Amino acid sequence: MTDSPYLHPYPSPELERSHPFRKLRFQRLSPDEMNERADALYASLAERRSPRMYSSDPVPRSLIEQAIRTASTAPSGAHKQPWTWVVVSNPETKSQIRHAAEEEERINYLENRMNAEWQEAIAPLGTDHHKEFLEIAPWIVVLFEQRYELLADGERKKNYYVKESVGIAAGMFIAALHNMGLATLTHTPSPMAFLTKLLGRPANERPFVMFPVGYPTEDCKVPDFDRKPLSEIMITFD
Ligand code: IYR
Repeated sequence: MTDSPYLHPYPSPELERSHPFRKLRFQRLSPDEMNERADALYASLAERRSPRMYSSDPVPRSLIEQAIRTASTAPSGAHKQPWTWVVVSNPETKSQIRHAAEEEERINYLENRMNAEWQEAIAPLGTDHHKEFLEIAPWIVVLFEQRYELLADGERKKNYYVKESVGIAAGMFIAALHNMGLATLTHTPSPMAFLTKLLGRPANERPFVMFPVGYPTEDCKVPDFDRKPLSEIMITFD
């Protein structure tokens, strides 16, 4: 209390009288441990890729649940946690998703709904409208954003920074899966409205991204991409 640089500490005594607060648990690590952890996470995430060939080998449901639990620790606007995770292993439902996604992608690729510039941008990926992995991977997780909150009485309550919040949660989901030894792909067959209907989601929800989850096939290949070096992505003001 003696040498705080804060003239306006948070929470104010008035705030704490009206809303509950608790002491933050936070552990400072030694410099060595900080460096070790920083290097280990980078080394691990630098190995992450987005495979497009999945094996049908089963993955326990508990791992998917744990990845979603982890993702849902993401920060969100006004702590609204504006996301719904629909977890699909049912073969019939996966097949319906595959065929609906392939129909949208057929129009994108073969009827040029993706313009020439877009097609040129993704040419190094070599993707096409075939999405067999949606049936073969043991799980498809579809992440829906809750554009607003729908209360039981039908009243709507606003959510805030929905795309930012859901995007952060999606990133944490990807990292959680990678950390547990699973692979995923951020797949956005567009438009994705078919998922709302097919998965019976309410009007306040919109599909954000879908993730096939599983193991890559043994002979899976990915584009031989490098990542931008720090010097290209970071600007410093000291
Ligand atoms: N949604 C299509 C096309 C596609 C678009 C982008 I941007 C990619 O990075 C990859 C693919 C598809 O999934 O095939």
